[in-house]
Amino acid sequence: MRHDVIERYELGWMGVSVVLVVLLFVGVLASMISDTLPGVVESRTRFVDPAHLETTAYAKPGLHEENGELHAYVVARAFTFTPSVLTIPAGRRVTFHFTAADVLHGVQIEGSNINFELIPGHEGVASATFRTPGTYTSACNEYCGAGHQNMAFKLIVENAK
Ligand SMILES: [Cu+2]
Repeated sequence: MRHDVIERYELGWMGVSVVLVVLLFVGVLASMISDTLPGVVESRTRFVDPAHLETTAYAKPGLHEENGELHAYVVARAFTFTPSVLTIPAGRRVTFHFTAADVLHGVQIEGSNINFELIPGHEGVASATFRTPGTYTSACNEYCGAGHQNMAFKLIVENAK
């Protein structure tokens, strides 16, 4: 076996790996700059009394406009999300508030990085802007009981009318 041949192959594959690393870096950078993935701008955990959700903003689940900002409140309980279908306008920042009323549930909205483990008493809050109209589905992703497999959430992003 000749060593100069092996060195040529090594150099070639080193070149390929450098190109792949550069492409990965450029791809991540382009995705960040173009904001293609609806990103969680802020995320924090708050506390809420699961036995008295009727005294909180979760008493009226759904989309509300508060001081010019859109807030969506969603309650997870065995075996449904309330509301199970949420419609929001495309291109507007929405702050999502999720909580669980009974046992552990989970939600991860397709096409975004919103992913909450829903613990009774805790509130998952995240703001995101969905720019592409469409239907984004989600299923409860923490086993919560006999009806777990039917527990689905649908986010519909519509162009503003
Ligand atoms: Cu569940």
